[in-house]
Amino acid sequence: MRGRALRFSPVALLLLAGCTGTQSALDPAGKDASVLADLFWVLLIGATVLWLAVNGLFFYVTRIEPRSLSRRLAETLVIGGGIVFPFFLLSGLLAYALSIMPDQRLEGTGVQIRVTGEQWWWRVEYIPEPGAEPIVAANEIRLPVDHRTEIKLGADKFIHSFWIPALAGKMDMFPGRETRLAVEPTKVGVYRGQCAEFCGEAHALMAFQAVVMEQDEFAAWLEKERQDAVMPASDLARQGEAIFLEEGCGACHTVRGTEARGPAGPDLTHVGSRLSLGAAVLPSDREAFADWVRHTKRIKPGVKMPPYVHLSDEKLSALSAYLEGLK
Ligand code: HEC
Ligand SMILES: [Cu+2]
Repeated sequence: MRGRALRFSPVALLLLAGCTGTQSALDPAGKDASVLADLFWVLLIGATVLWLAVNGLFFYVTRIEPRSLSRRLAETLVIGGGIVFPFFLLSGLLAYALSIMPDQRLEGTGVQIRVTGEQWWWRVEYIPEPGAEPIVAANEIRLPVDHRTEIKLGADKFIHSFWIPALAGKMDMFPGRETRLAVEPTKVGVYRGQCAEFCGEAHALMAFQAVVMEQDEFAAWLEKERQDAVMPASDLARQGEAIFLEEGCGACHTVRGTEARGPAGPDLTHVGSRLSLGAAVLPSDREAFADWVRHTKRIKPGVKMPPYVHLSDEKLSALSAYLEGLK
């Protein structure tokens, strides 16, 4: 028994490890996610009580008191245990679950965020106030803490699903139709979001970071995000900028303040300040930039950006210096 318990424990620990961390619905850091985590526990306890009652009875009549029952008792058991008890238990659970729904639908105020699911990355636009020019970013979402923010969701060609388990429930994203979700983070930190609807080859590699910031830091960050790209700071980065334009990267990518105005790929104006690359598949450092540009297809099968295998090491390092400097 002892031996078995010991053999079992590493597995149990591994399973429990899935319950915490930056992408866990059971380790909530947002108001909606906390309510959903409570719902999960209540339903789990409800299901456990029901399961124990049914199996306890089964055990009792087969092992402890195995005799035939009077017709009356049998009928009482069927009606009481099979209809009345589950009716009240399930109705109670249903009423509880319905009672939390209105709060999940509350709208957000302040800055709105529009997120579009692309193949296989996230187009992100911040709309400071209704009608204002959107501030375009990608593959990362920043949110103010203790504030309810409205997120409008859409998709380019395929259905995706937007899910930051630590902050809120998931919401599908459809081409040609807008869905909405509001999130209210309660803890500053970096959380992980993931596409939760199979959308093609690179579906599993379509993630992003959700960065929850203090409210004043968020306002300052947004103001910075609104600015055009900074000038390249070194000769190497200046060369990189020239290579960027020469190689036609600007046909798909926008770097505001330069000639690069392409709409098909992620906006790169401030790509150097993001925490990750390629929808959270690589870290954001100089090596990763080089790796990404040269080996897109290997890093992300199905990706809609060609691999630039022909670039020399020198050109690639200049290009990476430029991209990394786009803070
Ligand atoms: C045919 C269009 C196209 C061209 C040309 C192109 N890209 Fe891309 N690029 C994309 C797409 C689409 C993505 C998003 C891929 C994904 O994550 O699935 C991307 C992603 C990126 C990223 C990661 C952005 C992020 O938010 O993490 C970088 C950096 C990048 N490209 C740099 C370049 C550079 C440098 C060049 C030129 C050498 C280039 N791209 C040429 C379409 C293109
Ligand atoms: Cu997907």
